[in-house]
Amino acid sequence: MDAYQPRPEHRFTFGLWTVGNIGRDPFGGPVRPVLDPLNAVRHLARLGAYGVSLHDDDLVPPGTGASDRDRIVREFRRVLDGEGMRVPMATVNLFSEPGFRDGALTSRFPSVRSRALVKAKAAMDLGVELGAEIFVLWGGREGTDTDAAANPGLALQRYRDGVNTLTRYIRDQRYPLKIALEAKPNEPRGDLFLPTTGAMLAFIGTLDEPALVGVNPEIAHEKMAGLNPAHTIAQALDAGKLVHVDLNDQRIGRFDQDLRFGSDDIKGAFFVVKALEEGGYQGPRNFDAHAYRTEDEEGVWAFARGCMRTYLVLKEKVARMREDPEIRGLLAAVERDDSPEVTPLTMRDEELDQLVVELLLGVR
Ligand code: GLT
Ligand code: MN
Ligand code: MN
Repeated sequence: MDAYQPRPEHRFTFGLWTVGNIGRDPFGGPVRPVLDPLNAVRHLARLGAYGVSLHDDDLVPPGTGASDRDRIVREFRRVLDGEGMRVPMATVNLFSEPGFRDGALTSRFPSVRSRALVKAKAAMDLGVELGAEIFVLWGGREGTDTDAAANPGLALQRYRDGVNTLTRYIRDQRYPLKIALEAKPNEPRGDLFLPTTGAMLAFIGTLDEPALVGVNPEIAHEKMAGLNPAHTIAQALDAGKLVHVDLNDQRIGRFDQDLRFGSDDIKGAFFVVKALEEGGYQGPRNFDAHAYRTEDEEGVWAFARGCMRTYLVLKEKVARMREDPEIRGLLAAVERDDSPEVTPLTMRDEELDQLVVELLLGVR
């Protein structure tokens, strides 16, 4: 059997919106037909995934009546159960509605903030109904394009009030949910509030119920901010706050690319896998990426298979790095060295780095 065949115990999940991405971008319309969520579940199950994650709107189109909603959810559950698939995470779309264009939870209009809370609570209800224990909050419109009329301090207070209302709801409903805040520095707004996972971690300390709130770092978003995602993951794990992770890839300096995991920066992806696997992360390995716009549906499944396969290849490389006698020897020498001065000789970075590169290039 293929050593890199994904299996449910690897806990790979995909957002419905990822494999369902229809290839729209700011310069062109859709190039792929809408993918039925039931089909997405069936295909991903066959590829070895553990589950799917979803926004409220991905499954239940906006404007659906109560009885149709229940029918859609029932049917979705039936297919999930039949395929042995799970929904560990649900999220809410607080960015598409025109009303959210100047913020949802941070909007200056009380009616918009209320609408955002209603939508978020409904998305929590849906998630819990499907078995989710993680609720991601990504504030795609919580930010500014100009600060001329903005009050970022007040916006943060509103953000805090919003998250506090949601943790109160979790308590009241006795939901087994944790909120995972996802940061992004920009796009679609010029500047988003709380632009990095580190900023989110500081913000969590100011909430009423910090124990119910963690983070969902996305590799690409940290890279857009010029940061090292493996360090972000380490910090979130150290804080006991790594509730969820969005895996993908990104070239620094580009638009939000959401590339297939490991497709651009193999070394960076390797250190991300190392941070997760050796840091004791237990949650889902969620892919938040999409196939190139040139692809048809076959390409979408090749993309999904590729994300999982690359993760498993890199996981094996992490184990091999631990076992490699030469690398172990050098690392042990660095550990043993207690000379008071840091010298290039004590670090052995060039040798170690080259060994890691050769490991990744497949010649060790
Ligand atoms: C959107 C965004 C992602 C978030 C999703 C969850 S929505 O696709 O680009 O990074 O994780 O809200
Ligand atoms: Mn994401
Ligand atoms: Mn993204």
